[in-house]
Amino acid sequence: MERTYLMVKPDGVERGLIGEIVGRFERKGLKLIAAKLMQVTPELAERHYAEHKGKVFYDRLITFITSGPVFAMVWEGDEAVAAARQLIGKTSGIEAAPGTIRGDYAIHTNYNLIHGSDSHDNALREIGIFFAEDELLDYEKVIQVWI
Ligand code: RTP
Ligand code: MG
Repeated sequence: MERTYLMVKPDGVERGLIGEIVGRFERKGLKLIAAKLMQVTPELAERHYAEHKGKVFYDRLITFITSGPVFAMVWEGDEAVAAARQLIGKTSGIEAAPGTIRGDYAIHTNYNLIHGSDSHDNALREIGIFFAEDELLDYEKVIQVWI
């Protein structure tokens, strides 16, 4: 069992796509164990995107992710990191396959609706940035036996 950090970015919140996006992970069979609408501060944004510091798009990225509320989530399931990245699609909305979230709803690389952790270690790191341990819920889902 693995956890991943997913975050509907400010464009997704503003476009009213939280429900559409959350539904896709629910239907896939992942289990939601934490979620909150929140404002990302510059300090949180810099910790989250530390690996991109120095890149040409870094400043734009920090400005965008702090520009409005995000919907932060933690999902759990077998290979949750890879499963979520499959549903999200490639970084560029043009290259992302139809059927993926970005493929269906995004065009611009800078406004690509959702973040998903890219590795197990980064998932643990990112969950620790956005959630306290007592915000992660431990509960059983009977249906989980099928997935
Ligand atoms: P994310 O971290 O948001 O889930 O996206 P990702 O893994 O698909 O892409 P990543 O390489 O981690 O980049 C983080 C975000 O930075 C913006 N970006 N812009 N060449 C560019 O202009 C460029 N490359 C990346 C995107 O918004 C990307 O989601
Ligand atoms: Mg990334």
